[in-house]
Amino acid sequence: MALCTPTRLMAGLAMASLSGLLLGCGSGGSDRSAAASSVAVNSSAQATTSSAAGASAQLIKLNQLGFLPNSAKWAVVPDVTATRFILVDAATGAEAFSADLTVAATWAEAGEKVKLADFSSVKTPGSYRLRVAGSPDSHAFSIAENVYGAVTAASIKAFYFNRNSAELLPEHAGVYARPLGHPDTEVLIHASAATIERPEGSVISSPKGWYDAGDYNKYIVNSGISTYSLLAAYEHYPEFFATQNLNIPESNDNIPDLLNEALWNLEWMLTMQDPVDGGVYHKLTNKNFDGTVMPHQATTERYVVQKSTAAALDFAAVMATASRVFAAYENELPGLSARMVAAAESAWQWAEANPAVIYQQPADIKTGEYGDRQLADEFFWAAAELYITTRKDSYYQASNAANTTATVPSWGDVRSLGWISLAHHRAQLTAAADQALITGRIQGLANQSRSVWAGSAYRVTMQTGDFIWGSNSVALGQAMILLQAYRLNPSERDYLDAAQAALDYVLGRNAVDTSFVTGFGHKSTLHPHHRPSAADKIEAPIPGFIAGGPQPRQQDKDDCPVSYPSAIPAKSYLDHYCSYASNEIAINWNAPLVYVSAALQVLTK
Ligand code: G3I
Ligand code: 9MR
Repeated sequence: MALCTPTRLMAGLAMASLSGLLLGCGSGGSDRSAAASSVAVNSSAQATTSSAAGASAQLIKLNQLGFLPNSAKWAVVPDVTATRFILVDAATGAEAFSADLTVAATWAEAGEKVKLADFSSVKTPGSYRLRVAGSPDSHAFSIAENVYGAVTAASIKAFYFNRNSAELLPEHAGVYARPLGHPDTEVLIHASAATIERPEGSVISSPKGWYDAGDYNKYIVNSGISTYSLLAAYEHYPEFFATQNLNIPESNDNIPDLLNEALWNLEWMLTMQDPVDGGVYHKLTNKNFDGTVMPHQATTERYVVQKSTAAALDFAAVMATASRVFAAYENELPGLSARMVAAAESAWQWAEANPAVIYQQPADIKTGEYGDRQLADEFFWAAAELYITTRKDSYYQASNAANTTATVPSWGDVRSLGWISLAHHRAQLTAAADQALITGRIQGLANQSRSVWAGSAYRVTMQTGDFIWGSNSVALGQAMILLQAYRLNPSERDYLDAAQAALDYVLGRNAVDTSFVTGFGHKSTLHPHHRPSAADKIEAPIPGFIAGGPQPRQQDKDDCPVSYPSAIPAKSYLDHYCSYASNEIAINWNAPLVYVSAALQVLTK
């Protein structure tokens, strides 16, 4: 409950977002049975009780924040004998709606037989609970306009909280204020990156950027998809972000805060390009992961390591995208847009001349790899963005579009980011582009997720193979594709409803009855693998970060003092700091949360 106390919220967040964050805290808490209370997370011991997996199966599970008036609204109900459900007013207990539950079906991913409650037709704003005989009432949830506004804002502000080279001041960061960490103005060239002009041990300046995740390193490949997803959110829904005030240091300038935040990382990315040849270093890193310390306490030497083709292409794609977006801010940022597209083209040329430089982790470097041996998707994405920005047909031809399929986006498979951009800009493309191919690729992939959703006993898009490291970003990536299909075909409402289901999934309609976004929901992630959240001596984690989510491989189990509660794919989640394989946070998982939560706000009518 600590997370939902007003003092905690007021201390931790800007007043601007306080009222919205309170929306994220269910007002319930005393109405659940013994089954519910046994799920309680022990906040001091940092361990989820081992009975949690069994107990959550007995609960009604739904999006803990609630729904927009016109959202599809579904809840998962245990396999009780009752055949009806009731929606009650949370304050008065008065019945607001009732309907039949679906016939029970098994969600193999969780090993659970469940029924579903569909109350999509209830559109009256209010605070409600779901009641089914034989199960504890659900926590209170809202039906409200702007119900996701606060989580969108916090999920962007999380990037600010993960800023490298920044002192976080109390007026912006509240109790999470901290000294500057990692100036990165004196970074060493690692042997793997040495050139004549920049020999091993020479020094470059490469400040700013975001920490990748729970660690303090910066990786170009993962920065690529993350920064792109934020820029795409802005390109697709500029009005939504135009006036949003995140209370970050740049909030009073003339640039939307989402773009101010993206710029913090873009400025770093620009420093990662070798000005001599256009190649891009794969990462800026320590030799080893830091201990659990605050950023300013992590002072080991930092290196830029090996150029790679993947880094050059992801950099090219993002800079081409950013060049389009920042073209509108020539007065505020003179020359930036032109500099970005030039940087993109020179990285592309390096990649064409060096098409298969795979990142090989040097023996003395132990941090994240983001290694990728399949580069066709990076070539496609970079070519697509360069084509859209420059309108040069040669880039479209280089993209090899006809032979490029669509897949759910991830850091290692970025092809669909190109399809997303091509679809968004389809009216402005030259005759070289194959319009039918573009819409067909998006629809084909969206149709797969839509049919999984339609047939799912949990009414979600996730299936067994999706429970990999960062599984929550798989759900959100599926939602991003569904949202593109909906934008192409607004008469096909199922695309929007299936995307809503993915947001519902990460905010609580999942097999561990957890909102995976810190600070949001009555039972949310409390102990993410995030060094500042663990080292800051503040009980509540920094808000707005989404945890990686369940996945059964449990690569961290030897580093954990407690066991996972379950090995079943959808239940293999451990809310403990030790669990970097299920409970880390990462920029590439937060970025699609920003996109999806904002898009649903804009598109749900
Ligand atoms: O590609 C295979 C897939 O074919 C197979 O079905 C699946 C089964 O689990 O495994 C897939 O590979 C996994 C891959 O993630 C999926 O994206 C690997 O086993 C798994 O080890 C790999 O994990 C990556 C992890 O680093 C370890 O390298 C995550 O994707 C990646 O997000 C994570 O990134 C780390 C950085 O290295 C360091 N910073 C924190 C960040 C987040 O944890
Ligand atoms: O903290 C690291 C996290 O950011 C990475 O995603 C993860 C996998 O590469 O590794 C974490 O570091 C762990 C290391 O791999 C093994 N020893 C324990 C470290 C966590 O404290």
